[in-house]
Amino acid sequence: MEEVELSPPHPHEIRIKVFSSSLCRSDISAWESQASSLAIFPRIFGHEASGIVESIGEGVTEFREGDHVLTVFTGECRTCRQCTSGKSNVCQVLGLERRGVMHSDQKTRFSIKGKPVFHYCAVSSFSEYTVVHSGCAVKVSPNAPLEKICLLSCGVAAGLGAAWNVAAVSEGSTVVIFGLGTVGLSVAQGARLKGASRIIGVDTNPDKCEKAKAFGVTEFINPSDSSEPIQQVIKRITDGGADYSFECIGDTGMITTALQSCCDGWGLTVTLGVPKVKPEMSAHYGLLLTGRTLKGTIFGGWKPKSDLPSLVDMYMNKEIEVDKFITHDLPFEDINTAFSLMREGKCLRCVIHM
Ligand code: COD
Ligand code: ZN
Repeated sequence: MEEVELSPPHPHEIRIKVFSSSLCRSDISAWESQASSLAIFPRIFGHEASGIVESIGEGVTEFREGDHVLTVFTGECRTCRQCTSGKSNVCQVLGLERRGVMHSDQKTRFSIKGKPVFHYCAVSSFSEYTVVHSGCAVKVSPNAPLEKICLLSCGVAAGLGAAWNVAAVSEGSTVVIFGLGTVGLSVAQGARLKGASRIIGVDTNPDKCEKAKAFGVTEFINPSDSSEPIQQVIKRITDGGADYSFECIGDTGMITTALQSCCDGWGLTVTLGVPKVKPEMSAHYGLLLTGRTLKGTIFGGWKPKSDLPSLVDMYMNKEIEVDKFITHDLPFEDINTAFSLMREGKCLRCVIHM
């Protein structure tokens, strides 16, 4: 825990009093990348968060002090080619920020004794206050519980969107999900709500078997329990492969396995994971030649400003599940417990209360 200084919001930025921030696997993946040349330290992690607007910068018209917001790690400017294409959620101006600085001036708003402290994904919510671009926050209903809906700012929304927007899972179909963390189980929830008849979950953690059923997983396979390659098992039990497969582990090697696990002709693999180690991927071209499709997605294809408020409404109307993903609630000073729980595979989401 460090005392940091945070500047007032610059033009088109807002300063937020963070209310809750859940720990997502990608916070850990980025933290563990310490050894690589991409290491950007010191930095403040956290990107799955809710909060209350404390002050607004010049030119901000969309927010007022006191507004309830969700932060988003991939923003929406609403004017660039991508935002206006009607085909994409990858904003050219406020898309995923990887260098630890603000989009507008490539500088940080945090510092310790004049030395910069870097941001993470332009959010940095493991802090009592943060400054974000006004395009990286979404106003939500003040009636929604901030300590729950923070999960919609990344993991739960990413999984639901992958099933609904990216794959458009159809009724009666067979789905295979690799990795049953919050992201993978949100894909399961999304597939179940679209009427998938078989949802096969694959995870090396045996504890996930029971947990997964609550989110719609109908069959659980632990690859460590079988001597047969997992793609072969799936092909065998699905008469030639699933209709859809999802990579939610963050391992590029699993993309090939996911492709091999879906069927010839129309099999579709969606990859959501942010790789922990090797970013390159390879697969035999024959997998595509026989009609499979591989699709990548960030944030499940949702345009945060346009789409997140309606996901919050769906939660409020009890149409989607969020609370069940919260396995732990922790005060800010116990944040390291959240990191340990996730690294040991003992949690889905730990919500950290500021
Ligand atoms: N085989 C099977 N299961 C495995 C294996 C393996 N070889 N290795 C790990 N697993 C399981 C773990 O036991 C765990 O249950 C699951 O995979 C991963 O779950 P979590 O809880 O660690 O992680 P999530 O669900 O929070 O996130 C995982 C992603 C890999 C999808 C992660 O990259 C992510 O959060 N992506 C979010 C999407 C996004 O766009 N992010 C950008 C910024 S966040
Ligand atoms: Zn995330």
